[in-house]
Amino acid sequence: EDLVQQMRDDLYDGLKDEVEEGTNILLARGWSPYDVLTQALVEGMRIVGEDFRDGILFVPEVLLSANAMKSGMNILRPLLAESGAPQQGKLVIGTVKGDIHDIGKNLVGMMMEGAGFDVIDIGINNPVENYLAAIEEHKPDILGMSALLTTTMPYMKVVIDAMKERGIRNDCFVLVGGAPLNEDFGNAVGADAYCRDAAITVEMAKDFMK
Ligand code: B1M
Repeated sequence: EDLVQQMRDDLYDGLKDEVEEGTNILLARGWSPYDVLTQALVEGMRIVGEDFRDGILFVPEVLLSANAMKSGMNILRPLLAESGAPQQGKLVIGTVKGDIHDIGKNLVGMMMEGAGFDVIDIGINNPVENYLAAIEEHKPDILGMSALLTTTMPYMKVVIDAMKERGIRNDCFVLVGGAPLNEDFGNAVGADAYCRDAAITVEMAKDFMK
């Protein structure tokens, strides 16, 4: 559809108002929030990522794209959350120390809320102490960690090792995700599962709750 292509272009150009408008129009045309999210916003950001990697886009531009994406996500968030799904369990989720990427984490949080999970988002750049404190305070069924950089993803092991040291590793399931990760990495750091995207995270989380 033309409008979807337009939205990807607007996201690329960091045009927040246009992305919001496009999101609303697609919804008004009967698109599901999930389809708007994946086909327009996530796909748009994938293209941004390619050109960022290739040195065509730079940090300031990508920041604008990220902000445009977030404003679109803000429209979709309540719609995704109001699914009326039965209560599933509790998730604490945060991006690891040194890493400020939060779009993927936010998206996972939104979808998990929609699936009936109680989501406590501890934000970005979390040192191990933050994770431990959140586990102690909220007693989640699942801990989710996000990392988008090859330099920050090893920190997940620091957190899991600290949980082991405290004897709380088995108090919750640990799910990890982020673009540079893979299943081998998830196994290597001692996570219960690696989650490729938000939809898979929801499936995995539901399975663990059975
Ligand atoms: Co950054 N950045 N960035 N960046 N950035 C990447 C990650 C990069 C791959 C771009 C590239 O070169 N192609 C590259 C990393 C290279 C590497 O490590 N090998 C990179 C770099 C280098 C950097 C900087 C170092 C650039 C610089 O300063 N020179 C810098 C680092 C800052 C820091 O964190 N310390 C930086 C900064 C930024 C911005 C601030 C400009 C911005 C972030 C804005 C924000 O998040 N608020 C940004 C962005 C937007 C990106 C790209 C373009 C897009 C990331 C994104 O939002 N994707 C990214 C390119 C790419 O990923 N290919 C890139 C959309 C999102 C929906 O996908 O986050 O993968 P994703 O999440 C998915 C899954 O991965 C999974 O589910 C999500 C939804 O399906 N998932 C989880 C993620 N977390 C999960 C947790 C779970 C489960 C599943 O827990 C259970």
